[in-house]
Amino acid sequence: MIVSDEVKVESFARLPVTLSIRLSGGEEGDAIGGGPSTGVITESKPETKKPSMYKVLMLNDDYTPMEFVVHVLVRIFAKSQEDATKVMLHVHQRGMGICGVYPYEVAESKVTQVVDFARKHQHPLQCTLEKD
Ligand code: TYC
Repeated sequence: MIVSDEVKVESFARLPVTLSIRLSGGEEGDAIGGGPSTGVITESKPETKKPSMYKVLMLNDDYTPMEFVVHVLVRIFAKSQEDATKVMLHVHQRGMGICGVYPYEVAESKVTQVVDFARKHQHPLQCTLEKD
């Protein structure tokens, strides 16, 4: 029995490909299709849909210790100690810096993780996101 003549496979975690697979035929007497279903893929229509990307920005303040900021960049943004130190110093000197660029849900989650972790340690460190 055919439930549907079209199977839509949406990639997990908003990866940029949506693939529609059309199966051939339909069973006799079915409302859909003409002949018997073979379950054979006869046509595929790749659609590409790139997710919008968001920058996670870290803001400078006068109170959060530099070592804590470096630790956050290593822990939450998977940076090396060296890269984390460079980003921290950039933020310290320029007021703001990019921690990473991610799809919306990931960026939002990073911001929440930073703010929650900073609060837990009683630091005023702030982070925000901006459409890329
Ligand atoms: N300006 C802070 C200090 O002098 C260090 C710091 C760097 C704070 C980056 C926040 O996002 C920040 N201790």
